Amino acid sequence: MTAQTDFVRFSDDGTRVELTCPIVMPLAGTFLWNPKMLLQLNCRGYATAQHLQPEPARYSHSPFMEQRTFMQPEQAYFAHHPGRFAYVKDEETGTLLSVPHAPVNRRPQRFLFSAGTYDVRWRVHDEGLVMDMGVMVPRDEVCELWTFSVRNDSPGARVISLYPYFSIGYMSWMNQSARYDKTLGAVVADSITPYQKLEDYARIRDLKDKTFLLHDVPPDAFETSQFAFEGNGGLHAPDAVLAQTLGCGSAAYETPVAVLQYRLHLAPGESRRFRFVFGPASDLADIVRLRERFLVPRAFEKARRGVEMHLERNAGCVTIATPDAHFDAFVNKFLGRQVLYHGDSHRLTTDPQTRNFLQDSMGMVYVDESRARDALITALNQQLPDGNMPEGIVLAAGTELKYINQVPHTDHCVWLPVLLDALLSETGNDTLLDDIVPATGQSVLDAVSAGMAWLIANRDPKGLSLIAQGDWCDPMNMVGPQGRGISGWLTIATVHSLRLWSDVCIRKGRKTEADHFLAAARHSAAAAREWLWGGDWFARGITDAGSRFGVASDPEGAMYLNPQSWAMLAGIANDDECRRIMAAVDARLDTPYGTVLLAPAYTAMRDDIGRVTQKFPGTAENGSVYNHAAAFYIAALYAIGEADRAWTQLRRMLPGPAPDDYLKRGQLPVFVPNYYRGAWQQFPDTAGRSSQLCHTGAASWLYRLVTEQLFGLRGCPLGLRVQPQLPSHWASASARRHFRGAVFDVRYAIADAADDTALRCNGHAMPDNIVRNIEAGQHYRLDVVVTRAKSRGAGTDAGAPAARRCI
Ligand code: CEZ
Repeated sequence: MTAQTDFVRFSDDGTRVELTCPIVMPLAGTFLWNPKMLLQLNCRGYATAQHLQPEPARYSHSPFMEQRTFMQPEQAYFAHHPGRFAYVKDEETGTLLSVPHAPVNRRPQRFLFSAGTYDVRWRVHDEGLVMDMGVMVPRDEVCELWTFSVRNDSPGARVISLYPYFSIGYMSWMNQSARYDKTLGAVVADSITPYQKLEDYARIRDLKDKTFLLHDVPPDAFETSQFAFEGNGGLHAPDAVLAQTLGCGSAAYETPVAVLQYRLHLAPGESRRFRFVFGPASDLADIVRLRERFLVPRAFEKARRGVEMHLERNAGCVTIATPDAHFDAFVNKFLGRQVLYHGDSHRLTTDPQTRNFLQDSMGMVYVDESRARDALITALNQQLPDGNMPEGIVLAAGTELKYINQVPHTDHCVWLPVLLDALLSETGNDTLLDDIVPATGQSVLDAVSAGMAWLIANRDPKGLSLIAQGDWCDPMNMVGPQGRGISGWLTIATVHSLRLWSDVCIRKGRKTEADHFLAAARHSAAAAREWLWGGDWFARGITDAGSRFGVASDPEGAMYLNPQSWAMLAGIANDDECRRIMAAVDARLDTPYGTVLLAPAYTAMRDDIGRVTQKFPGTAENGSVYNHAAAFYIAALYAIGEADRAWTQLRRMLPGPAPDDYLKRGQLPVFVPNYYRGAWQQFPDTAGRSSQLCHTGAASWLYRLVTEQLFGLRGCPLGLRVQPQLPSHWASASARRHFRGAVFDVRYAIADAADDTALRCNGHAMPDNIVRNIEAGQHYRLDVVVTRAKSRGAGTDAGAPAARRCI
């Protein structure tokens, strides 16, 4: 079944999301990647490409000197934003348009932006022509493989010029130029990465400082100088395009561009196709090599197959069919892909923040558990002698820690048991705990226990956790620089982490350690209740000067979401407190686009809290619907058996299917964005707007929650535990789960009065809802009758699932 709305739709096989208008959601986009690069593409043809060498670098720039930073949300697009376009000029009438939309920005007769799993395509019908553009990124090379084609759809013959345009932009203040190289069949732009220190020469010497555009069909003319190309007309009506032929100029210390001209005589129905390879290179031999590899017959098809195979092999462990076709299409084809992107590229950084690295690896548990395991060892290999984890995990030799990783945050150890909980329940193989961490010679078990000991030591005498200059919220930098400030969230998260770890220690026969960790967890839990509970929710922390914040008397930032979610997860909040918390979340943090991270958003600096209060109200950590945190809340709701509430919040993470919702968010359902704008009361006009940033811990958490909670297909030491929490308005659903080498086809029926979840495996009743003795290679058929979820609501009194243990 295809889910349709006016202008956004999934393709029939669910592998593409299509947008049929370039105007209504101008910022909507998608991304392609391989382990060395990321290409973000917007529906109008704007592009942001980055590659690792090993630090992130660009080969297609704006026409001015750019500031280098980590990837930012809500990037603005502007006429000269780097892009991949084609101008099309009718040589008889002079009519000028551009595809896919920018820079001419004419409203076309028909428009299609099609964001696929392995490629991106556009099709534009205008002026009796049909123009297609498509791009892929191969698995193992830093380059873009482009196809442009044009077909004459009009009754008569046409003479047109097609001008593929690839931004190169301002490359370097030291040295930049460009020329057309006929022998290579390419535009080649040269530059030298700017540097000043003698010792940096060795570092920049071998960088890929060239940008090239290779073609398969020699053009009739070309231009490589941005200035000569635009002249007085600017990008909307470049002088060079208005002239009969491009000037065939070079760029000598001028901003380069790569534009080609093809003069085409097209009979009715006739079409022409052109292929291009665009990217960075270190020398001409590199460019020759790429021509020989990609501009030969069937090379693009081969590259496409490579990407498809990578996606197929890493398709994730679950596919679902529910009454919500959009949700299915997103989960089945795009959510696992986003998890894989994080796992493949580590957010395109050489020193991912440790918490990101560990949580992104948690997602990989469900895609390729061996890579999650390797990541765990990589991280533990860098553990500090005192048991703490470093700020960032260094992935490439010689990496300098980035700015954020020079700031002390105290939460990194918390994520070790969170990752291991996922990994051990998926594999059922505790021997991983005996693996040796090469750098220290310790077992994984001992290494993580050392991390737990660090968390225990990082508390004040009351049992509250110190924050230093940040925790999960990395811009919360002024709560504890003097060494006294408390993170309420970390205190609570420490309880969760210690509880998870004490369970593992018990399984491994380490009773003394288990008791020790549990006792410490109880101490922190009691401290949280005594010092942070305010009657309806937990405070976010206590500043160096001793003021509690995130409390009802605060005019701004009165309530934060994370301490509440984790108190529910950690079993610190009892049933009555859970009800109070949910009522407060409903009243203060809920919006149609999800649950905000805090409210009211700060409008002025609080210099005892920090940089988070300086962010624009409703963006990022200052009160947006920060999807990573929203996912924690969903996890908490599932932990206490609030299936319907959890579903409502989970569904809100995705845009659509209502057209108004798409318009408000501006986001296509191809990835979960880092945030949607919050500050719903303060700034209703912008509330809901997507950050368009595909980097987020939400992807991993969501994948896990859909698999283990919503569909209830979670591993345990004995086998597969089936404990779904489907929303009560569904009548049925089904899922296919790959688990420990076997395949499970699961059918869910929802009934009003089943005593408990009733499970049959291949027709046999499984009284405790666990499928045991799973054999790899086998196919199992599960039938599950689910009791319709009873929502506890903020004031009612339904029971939490049996598994919940309060501390
Ligand atoms: O980065 C993320 C971090 O990568 O913010 C999260 C944190 O848990 C992640 O580890 C919440 O703070 O101001 C800043 O420095 C921001 O905090 C950004 O670095 C933030 C952005 O969302 C970028 O992804």
